[in-house]
Amino acid sequence: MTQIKPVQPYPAMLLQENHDRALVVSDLHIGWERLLSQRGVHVPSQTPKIKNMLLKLIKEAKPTHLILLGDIKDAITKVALEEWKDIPEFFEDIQEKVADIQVVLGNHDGNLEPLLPETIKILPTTGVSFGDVGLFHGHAWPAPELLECRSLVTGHVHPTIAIRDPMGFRMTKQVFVKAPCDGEQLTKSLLNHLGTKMETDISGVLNEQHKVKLNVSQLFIMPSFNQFLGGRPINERRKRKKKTEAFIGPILRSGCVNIDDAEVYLLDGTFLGTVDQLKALS
Ligand SMILES: [Mn+2]
Repeated sequence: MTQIKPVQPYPAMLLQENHDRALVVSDLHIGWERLLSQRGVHVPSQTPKIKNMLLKLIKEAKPTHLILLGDIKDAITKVALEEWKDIPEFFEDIQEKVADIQVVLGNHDGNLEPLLPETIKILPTTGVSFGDVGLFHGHAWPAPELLECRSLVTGHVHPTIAIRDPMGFRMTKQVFVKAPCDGEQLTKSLLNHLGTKMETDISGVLNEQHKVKLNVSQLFIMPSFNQFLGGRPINERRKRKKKTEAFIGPILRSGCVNIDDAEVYLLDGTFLGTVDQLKALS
């Protein structure tokens, strides 16, 4: 079984399978400062800070693989002027430190390819597996092959929790989320999306059509590696009729992930409780 460990106190995860070690980080959003300058607030490029944090992490965790789980850049479809400079510089230093670097595309990664050194592998939005862990960004469906993994890991949501104190001050903290995932429900939704409708023998159909043995039972949601970004408080009480409507990404919307029962951890490893228990704090 692949070992899954958060790298405290970073928004990062280390997967270990025999002698292979994969460091996973998500949602770098390089170039996000551009949004501030468009609104008249000019700050220096924050890319060196993000890069130095990753270099420090690589030095500590000594990974053989680095998996960047989507949203490397911030501008969604085009390449902003700053990104032509910042992104190649970022990767030049990183690629010297890790033998194998893989980028899983997210929804902000339009036209990322020309900015990356040739040594970096670009993987589709349908994701990649490492041992028995399936990784994809989370804005799109994973490949059916990933359902053979016991655990899934996504980003995209930038999960935080909100805590309101008795004075009425509200703070948010970045968190890791570990949620139970109903593999049959997920398979049904994914195969439905791919054009197969079914009600019974769901894992049998998956096996027959894709030669995949269903194993998925849990989903981890990674905090964003860029700590300047805001995030969605997952313990916010929602007023909507259907609670799945509030979530982003097809997996969370499909209802296969039980967010209320999900466990919430701070970056330093502190276990806070389940999402349901934390709703009283928001
Ligand atoms: Mn995203």
